[in-house]
Amino acid sequence: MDLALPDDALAAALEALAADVARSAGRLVVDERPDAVEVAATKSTATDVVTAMDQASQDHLLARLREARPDDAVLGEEDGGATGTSGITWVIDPIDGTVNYLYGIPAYAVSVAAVVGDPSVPGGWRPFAGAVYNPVTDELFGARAGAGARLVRGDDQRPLSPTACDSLDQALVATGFGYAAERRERQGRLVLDLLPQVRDIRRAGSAALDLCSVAAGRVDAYYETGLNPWDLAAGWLVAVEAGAVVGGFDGPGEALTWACAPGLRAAFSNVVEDGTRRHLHG
Ligand code: LIP
Repeated sequence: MDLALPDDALAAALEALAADVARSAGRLVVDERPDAVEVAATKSTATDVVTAMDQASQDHLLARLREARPDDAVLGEEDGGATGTSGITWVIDPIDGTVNYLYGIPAYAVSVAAVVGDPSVPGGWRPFAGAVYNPVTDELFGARAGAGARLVRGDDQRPLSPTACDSLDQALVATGFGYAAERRERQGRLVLDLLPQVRDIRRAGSAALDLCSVAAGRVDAYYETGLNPWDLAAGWLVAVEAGAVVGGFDGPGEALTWACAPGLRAAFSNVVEDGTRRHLHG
């Protein structure tokens, strides 16, 4: 599907907007975080939790984006979104890594991406400007199509690039697990297959930060099944623009999302796609 991208001047303006609103929402979820975070509701399972701050962050993002871009659509993880006429959709995760937020583990992020196409259609959309902000470490990962990816922390800004790893047995691999026990059992079987073939596994708890870790060379590869567009939209762009390779069965999506250093592409995509077919689609 040919998805025409806006020109770089607009993409640059939307990257700056994504960074700005991700920061302000990130400040909100840190500054307003209760000492004892409570579960406001559960979603797909009893462990798929949402807190009042997930919704507050989404409400904040929605208000800022509607004010700046009233003709754009907004798709978010929590309640409340917007339709649009511009052909651009903002795909937002107000707190990616909600369980980490609940437990006070400093590995959660606000993820904001501007995309073209329909994010509900596998292979039918792509991000072109976006930001992932970890408000605890004050790290902002930003990118736009064709202009590379960067990490901004305070006054420091540096370009991102993945590792030079080119052998699977040396690869440090990040992954994640779903909220349903049945899916976790299948995901566990895939990890069992992978463990003897790679250096080690890391489980950070945020797909957005995992994809940015591939972009930053903090891991060599990442894969996960069961992700929603808001978990992966901005991280996908940051990883690709850093020079990593990102894929899945029909592009990155619910069925499978993987990302890795370019030298690992063939070996890593084969082992996770075969393993996913065997354990999760069998
Ligand atoms: C989380 C993802 C993570 C996955 C979790 C959950 P949430 O998103 O970022 O990679 O392993 O199961 O889906 O629910 O914190 O927005």
